[in-house]
This record gives sequence, C-alpha cells and structure tokens, in this order.
Amino acid sequence: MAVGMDVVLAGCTLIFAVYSVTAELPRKKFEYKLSLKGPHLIQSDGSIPFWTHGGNAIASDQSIRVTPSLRSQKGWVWSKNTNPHEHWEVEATFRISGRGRVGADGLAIWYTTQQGMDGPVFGGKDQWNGLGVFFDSFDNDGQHNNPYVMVMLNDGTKQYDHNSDGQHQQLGGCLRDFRNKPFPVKAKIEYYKNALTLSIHNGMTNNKDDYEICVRAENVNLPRNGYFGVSAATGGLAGAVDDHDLVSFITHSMTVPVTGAQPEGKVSPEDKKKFETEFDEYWEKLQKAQEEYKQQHPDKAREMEESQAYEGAYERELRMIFEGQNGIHRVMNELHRKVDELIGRQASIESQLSARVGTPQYQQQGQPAQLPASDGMRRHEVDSLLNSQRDVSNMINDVKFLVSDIQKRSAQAQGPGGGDPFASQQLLHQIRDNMNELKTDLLSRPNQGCPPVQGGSCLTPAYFFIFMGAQLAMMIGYIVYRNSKEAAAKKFY
Ligand code: MAN
Ligand code: CA
Ligand code: CA
Repeated sequence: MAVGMDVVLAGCTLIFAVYSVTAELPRKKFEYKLSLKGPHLIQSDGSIPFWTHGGNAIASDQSIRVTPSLRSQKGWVWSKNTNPHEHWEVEATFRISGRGRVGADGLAIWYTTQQGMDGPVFGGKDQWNGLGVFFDSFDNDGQHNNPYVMVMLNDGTKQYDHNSDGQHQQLGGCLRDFRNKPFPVKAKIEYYKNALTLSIHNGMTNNKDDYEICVRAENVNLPRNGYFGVSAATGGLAGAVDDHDLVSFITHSMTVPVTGAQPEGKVSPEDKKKFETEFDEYWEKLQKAQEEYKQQHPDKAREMEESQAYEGAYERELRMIFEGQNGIHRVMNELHRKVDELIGRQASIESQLSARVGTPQYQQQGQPAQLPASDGMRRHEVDSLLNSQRDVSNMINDVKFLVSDIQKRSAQAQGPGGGDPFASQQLLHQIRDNMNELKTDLLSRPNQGCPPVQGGSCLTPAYFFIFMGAQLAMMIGYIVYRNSKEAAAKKFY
C-alpha cells in the first residue's frame, strides 16, 4: 500500500512538473488527413491518400515532383479536406534543385478557401483567399534580391505582381537561398492566436531544429476551413528551370491550454491549491473504492492481505531449497577441512619417523644405516611401518577424493536441471556403498601393530583407526543428513 501511495505521489509530482513546464505551450495533435509523407506516399493507383495532385506534378513513393526541370511547367497538390482548426502548424519539407546558376520560378505553400489549381502564381490560382508563402527563385524585377521567401495574404481581391516579385504586396519576407542544398529545406508555418510565424530550415544541416524565423506577424486573420496546398512553376527560360520536389507536408492542430500563462512556467498559488484539493479528493475516492471493493469481494481482499503478510508457497519452497543447500555446502567444507587436517598430521608423523631413522647417531659412515638392537626396532620394521603409513595416507587421499566427488555431484544437483530426486538418491546410495567398501577394507587389514619405539611417538593402527572411524562417522552423518534434506526437498519437485 505504501508503495502504491509513493507511486501516486510521484505521478502527481510529475504531472505538476510537466504541467508547470508546459503551462504556456499549446498542445499539438498530428492531423493525418491534412498530411503527407513518404515512404509509401502513393497508393497503387498513383493517388495520394487525402490529397489531390495535378498539372505536371508526378507523385512517387518518396516525394512529389511538383514540377520537373523543364520549361513552362506547373504542378500542384492540394488537401482534399479542409482544416477545421483555429490554431495550426504546418511543416513543408522540399528540395528545389537545378543545374542553372539561377532557377525559376519557385514554389508556393497555400492555405486558402479554395483549392487554387492551375494558375499564374507559382502554379497556383491568383486572387486567392487566404495565405500564400512563396519561395521565389527568379529575380523578375532585377533587384538582385532573389531567391527570396515572402508571405502574402489575400482576401480574394489582389492580383500577384509577378514582374515585381510581389515586392509591395508582401506581409513580410527574408532573403534566403533555398536551391541545391545538401539536405531538404523546411518551412514551418505556425498560426496560433492570430499570430503568423514563418520559420525556415535552410537545408545546410540535418538537424531538425535548425530553424530561423523569417516572418512573424500578429493580428492576422486567416479564414477557417481552408485547404492546404503546394504548387510550383518553371518559366520560359530554358537555362533556369528547377525540379521542385515536395518531400512531406505535416500538419498539427494546436489547442490553447486551459489555464492562463504563468510567468517562468510556475504554477500559480490558486492553481496549486486547486490541484492539491483535486488530489486529496482523488485520493479519498481511491481509498473509498478500495474499501468498497474489499467489502464486495471479501475473498479477494483476504487473498490480497494474506499475500502481503505471508510468503507464498513458491517463495517458501525456494527459501527451503536455498537453506538446505547452504547447509550441505557448510558440512562439505567442514569435512574437507578435517580430511586436510588428517593428511597433514599423517605427513608430519611420516617426516618425524624419517628424521629419526636418518639421525647420525644411528648411522656409521660408509655403512648402511642400522638401528641399534637396544631400540628394539629393526630396519625392516621401520620400512614396513612406513609402507603401512603410506597406505593409510593413500586411503585418506581416496576419502578426500570421494568427498570432493560428493561435493561436485552435489553442486551439479544444485545446478539447472540437476534436480532429479531419483538420480540424487541413487548417487547417495552409490556413495554410501563406496564408503562402506572403504570402511570394510580398512577394518579387514591385519593389525600390524607398532613396534615398540623409544619415545613412544609412533602412530599406532589403533590411533589411525580412531581417526578413520571419526572420519567415517562424519561421512555417514553427512549422508544421513543429506538424505533427510533430499527427502525434504523432494516434496517440492
Ligand atoms: C520568362 C517568363 C517569366 C519567368 C522567367 C523565369 O522570363 O516566363 O514569367 O519568370 O522566364 O522562368
Ligand atoms: Ca520571381
Ligand atoms: Ca526580385
């Protein structure tokens, strides 16, 4: 429950934060019926969904060649639907390219009450009602001020002055070179709260945000329910013809945020209070709904509570297996340590004996080493003792090997797919048999006895068998322990 609360609070904080940042920004919605974009720009019959194109325009899967680079071409593409939105933004992406030092004539983006197909204004109709944005490549008035981008508004009465490049008819414009650019050129037109903003991406980079404002005008009144369109034209000059390719036309509608703008993106105290109250109300409702649900579904509620209070069968099973295996691991380590200790002691006894045999007091120069008769121990007896100790040492090593084997197999059984209880059981029986064999072998050995040695430091077989007995007891203890653990774990497989 506490986690749920945290999540809700974090969510609300995030909503507050996002809200405070976006308080001033309009909300944008993509309008697919007023947009076009490749790939698959056209359908199998060559038409563009939601758009109509004509004149010399050629539509392909990736783009629309509004005019090819030939003389006196005109082409256009118009939205079939009108735009019902009061606030909107369009982004047209295009390439204007040609082999001439200058190109002609240019491309227009339209937002008008009629689809202005086939006309003298960059392929569009004159005396339009609405907005025209012109990318005028050719300097018809010889003012050395082209290529030029301009905005011209029309209420259906004005005629575009082609010969003067509409110089005195423009709402605003900017000198920009938009021909033969490494990347497509983009024009963004935003119409929001009667402010018109034209921004241009000059196609010199591939960064989508590299826009520069070209025109901004307030108090612009555009008609509602206009069509969007793009047209282009070439002129009579053979050496100044361009391909005009439209790559995409993306429309977003915009919605004015509900609350008024706040300075520096802060939430006003009134709004804060309002949101807090809303949150409290929501929280109360949530609690109430939870209570109601619990009352209506007592079984589910109990289940929920139980699942929170107790560990589930699966968790319990996992925990038990984990604990059991940890226990086995500890016992194995202890066994290993004890065997090592035994081997160590054995080695030390061996070395003590060897040292005693090789002591100068028992050896005369140039003669084979001989023990004095008074020691009561002959050379062959010492050799036999050493051999017997070596046997013991070998046996201890065998035991050690066995323990390692058990450990290895135990680890295998812990691994993925190694949990076959029947196989484990068999393995344990096998190990037990091996141990028994070893035990019998040890016990059946003739008691060689220890020749009486002065100082009494000899490891007698009795001593050794006590060690081995202890060792075996530990092993058997372990196997019994392991069996019982296996039996317990078996329940869960
Ligand atoms: C000719 C005419 C003009 C056109 C230029 C450039 O001069 O067709 O209308 O602008 O060529 O194409
Ligand atoms: Ca011109
Ligand atoms: Ca000009």
